[in-house]
Amino acid sequence: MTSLHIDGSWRAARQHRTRAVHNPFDSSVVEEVCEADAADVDDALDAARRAFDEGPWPRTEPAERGRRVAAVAQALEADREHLARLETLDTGKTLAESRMDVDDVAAVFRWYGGLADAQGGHAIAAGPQVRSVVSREPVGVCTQISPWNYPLLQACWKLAPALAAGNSVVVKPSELTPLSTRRLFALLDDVGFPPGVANLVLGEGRSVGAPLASDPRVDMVSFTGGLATGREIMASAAATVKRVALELGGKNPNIVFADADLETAIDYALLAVFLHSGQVCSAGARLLVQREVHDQVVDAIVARAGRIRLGDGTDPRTESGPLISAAHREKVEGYVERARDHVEVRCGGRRPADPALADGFFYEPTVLTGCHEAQEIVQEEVFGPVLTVEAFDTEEEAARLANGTIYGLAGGVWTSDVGRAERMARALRLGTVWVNDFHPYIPQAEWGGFKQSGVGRELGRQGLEEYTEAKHTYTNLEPEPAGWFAG
Ligand code: TXE
Repeated sequence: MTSLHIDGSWRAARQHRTRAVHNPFDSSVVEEVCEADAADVDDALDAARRAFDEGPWPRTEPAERGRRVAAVAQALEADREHLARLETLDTGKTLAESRMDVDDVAAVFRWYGGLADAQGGHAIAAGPQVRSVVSREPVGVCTQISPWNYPLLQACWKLAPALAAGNSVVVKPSELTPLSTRRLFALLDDVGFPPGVANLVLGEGRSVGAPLASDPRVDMVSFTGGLATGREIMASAAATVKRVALELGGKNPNIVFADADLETAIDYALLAVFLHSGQVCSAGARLLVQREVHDQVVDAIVARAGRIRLGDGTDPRTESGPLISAAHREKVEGYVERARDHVEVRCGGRRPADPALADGFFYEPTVLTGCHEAQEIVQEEVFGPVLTVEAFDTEEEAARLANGTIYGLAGGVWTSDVGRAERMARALRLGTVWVNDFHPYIPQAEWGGFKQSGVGRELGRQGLEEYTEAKHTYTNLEPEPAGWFAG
């Protein structure tokens, strides 16, 4: 079994350990893959370090790097159906969602392929006898740890800019969902990158992920995942002062004003929270509704949430799949159970009764009303199909409630008043504000969080800059003795 990609070739784990990958729809084993250990990580970091210090990639013309990165976009598109099926088997999300993920990452590779040689740096008018230029150089060895909710997408958002900027990388997908990332590496092989530039290790967080955040050979660690793990990674990166890029999720507000097009707002409120069963960092899990339309909006959402068709992601009739694992479902259930006595459970709040779903990790779309800002279920990221609803009266109150968590990733505002939309967008401490929409992200626009939702940005121009160091070269064109120490 050869699922690790190190120094340009596929190989098995040194200890020949393996791990079963499960389909969350029915708990069946999809495949056994390699499970790396510290020695494999060591090999991967050595290869990446060598490739950066001695190999051609950081010294390759940016335009040529860009061509290679853009070629990955074509390879992804050609492999769309295969990749989408793998993603659905691994995560349980619908095929339609998986196809959208492939389309998204192809666009991301194309965007960074195009940007690779657009990083000219800048010259500074520092005086007639001086040439002062700030240029951008790759950071070095970058490790990239990705989560299980968007395995392919998260790996690509990190990999495409890192490669475009000339770094070498070691990628570790979640141990729960390695299949699409492994396939991505087969495509990178076809396109052709020098040995050691892109390395893949598979395995769990403690033994394989942790050294990627602490090893002195690493210059930068990029992580998307849970807040607790993000804090650990930041702490271990501190010992050797690595650059860190973190995306740690959110508890995202979706704010509906009475003057909104309510039919559309209701439709999107369902999409905002129930897409991929709520396992989305930008899930609109906190619905804030202006009091005069609260009941109307909630009744419509509850009626439709109860009709969402749960099932196998490969079945085109399925609207929503399972949660990723038994452990994660228990976590989601725990949140709802602890809240149950303090809120009204308007629908869901349990596992579905359908015996066809009994072997999977399903949980019914759940709507909780009468929620209060101080409650755990309103403050913490549940990461499941659970919507909390709070009522508000004024713009100021809506903004205060929306900003009232430790997170600041994204959120939506529904209104027909342009001035109000603008005031709200300014008041919200969020990395992304959607007005009369929810969830769209585009490769050209920065993505990331305020507050404890993270550090740094992915996508956009900054997504590339994160993978570069600024170097100032100051050339004195007419040097003369300084005469500072006269004696
Ligand atoms: O994620 P972890 P978990 C949130 C969501 C979820 C919670 C926990 O609220 O309920 O996180 O999920 C690797 N050093 N998000 O526990 O642990 C791990 O192997 C280095 C939000 O599954 O953060 C995997 O590759 N790496 C989120 C990755 O970290 C470690 C997406 C993510 O796993 C490690 C997913 C360690 N010590 C969950 N421990 C988002 N921002 O979208 C684990 N890992």
